[in-house]
Amino acid sequence: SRGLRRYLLVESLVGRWLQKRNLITHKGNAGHVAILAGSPGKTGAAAMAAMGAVRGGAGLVTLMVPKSLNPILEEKITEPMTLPLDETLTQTVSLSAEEKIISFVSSKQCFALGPGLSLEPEPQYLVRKLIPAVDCPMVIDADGLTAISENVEVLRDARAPVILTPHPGEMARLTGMTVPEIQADRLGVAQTFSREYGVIVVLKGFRTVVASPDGRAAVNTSGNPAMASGGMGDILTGLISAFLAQGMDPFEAACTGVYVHGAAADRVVREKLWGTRGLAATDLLDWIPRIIAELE
Ligand code: NPW
Ligand code: AMP
Ligand code: MG
Repeated sequence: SRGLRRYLLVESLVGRWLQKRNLITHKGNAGHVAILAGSPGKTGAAAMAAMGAVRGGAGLVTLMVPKSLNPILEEKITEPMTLPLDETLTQTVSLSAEEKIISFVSSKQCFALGPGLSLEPEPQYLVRKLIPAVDCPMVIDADGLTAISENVEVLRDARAPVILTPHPGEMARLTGMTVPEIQADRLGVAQTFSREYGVIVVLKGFRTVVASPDGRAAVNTSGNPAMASGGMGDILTGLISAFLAQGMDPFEAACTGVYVHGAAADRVVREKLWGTRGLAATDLLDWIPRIIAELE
């Protein structure tokens, strides 16, 4: 019944969404994730998003980065491919890269944009130009969300499903509300924005909520305060992108990514006997396939 589908993200539910792969699966039909990310000082965000996609099972991952950062990413990561792009004097992606990006993502199953992309004017403007121009499902995070905040109406012109992954600070920017106002009604704020702009909203933080414009909404149960460290969100972007690229329904892909991400963090902390501090975002990576194995 439309508008009344509420989900609590627990192992049994996510396990129904995450099915074992067909035996004849190959990298060419397991989804190709294209990621636009990175700027000087924030190459880590790009690398983490790319590895999140690899660990989430994407068949192929290509990271599009400003060209002078390409040698750094080529060393940092191995499995993902890279695509060097025209850049500005500040080594951020240039507007002149627009056509190259549009044509590259057109044959891909997911386009993720924003992690570490920077708040420089050209990449910010480029995000707003790309949203109505690309025809593949999108996951928009971090500096990509800040770009949208400048003109939220651009979301109405998207031609494919869009998943936004704001933390409360980014949600405040998107809505013009304050963080306390958002935190006081997390589900309501996510649902209102989702319906208004026709996008899936993943409002992150303790008990992440996911809202779909079709009325479905979910609250996550996994995760812990050791996740309050830089880079966690960048890995989530890659993970959701991988599930989306593998053909999952966008709402279920968002929910599955959110649950697996938190469950991986819970598992590392439990297995290593760690507490609420010291977890690094990349510590999650090795545990993601294990959590997926238990679900599928
Ligand atoms: P305040 O201070 O409370 O007013 P930003 P970012 C608020 C990249 N990274 N609950 C809070 O505002 C990302 O991908 C790169 C409530 C805070 O000051 C981005 O591209 C890394 N409020 C870029 O850095 C690792 C919350 O928002 C402000 C909140 C900037 O991303 C790190 C911060 O938000 C990082 O991922 C919460 N839960 N969370 C790398 N290694 O390359 C945040 N706020 O200004 O959007 O900054 O999230 O750090
Ligand atoms: P970001 O701020 O973009 O790096 O994203 C942080 C990620 O860590 C999101 O997926 C949050 O839901 C998660 N996270 C941070 N703090 C907590 C917490 N206290 N409980 C559960 N998840 C958290
Ligand atoms: Mg983030």
